[in-house]
Amino acid sequence: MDFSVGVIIAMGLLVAGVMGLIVMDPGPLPEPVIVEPMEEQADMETDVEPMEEQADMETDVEPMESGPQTHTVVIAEGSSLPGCEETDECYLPHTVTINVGDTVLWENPDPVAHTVTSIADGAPDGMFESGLFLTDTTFEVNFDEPGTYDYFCIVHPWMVGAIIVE
Ligand SMILES: [Cu+2]
Repeated sequence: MDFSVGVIIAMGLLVAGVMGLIVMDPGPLPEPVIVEPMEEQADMETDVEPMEEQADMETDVEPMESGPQTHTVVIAEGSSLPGCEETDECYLPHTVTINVGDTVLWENPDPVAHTVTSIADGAPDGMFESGLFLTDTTFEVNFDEPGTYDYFCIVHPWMVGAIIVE
């Protein structure tokens, strides 16, 4: 008889406990928790992208730190006739900015011979002078002093260009 009384008491406690849980747990509270992980994912995505851009920028910078360079200027085909000067496109590019110690190489793919003749106030100043150089030949000058060097073609004086040495 004692045993069954104990069982009844135990079951009564169980029922009371379960009912107590149900009464004390009326909760519509857990719902907002679902939203937060989605915001964290958005943060993780924005964290990743800038790191990839920084990596690209570093690889872009490296070639600029190398030693003396050669810069190519191409004489425009057809520049033996006036017109290219209207858009500064007789020597391509018209102006080249380089560092001290760099070299400029002129190429002449035009069927006409041209010159690269340094000028000051519109007249040859003797800093550099290619003489006539023919189709598919080149001329180069190494620049050791900072400054702005204007030049033209002595045969076609509307052809002008400039080298800026920094
Ligand atoms: Cu010329």
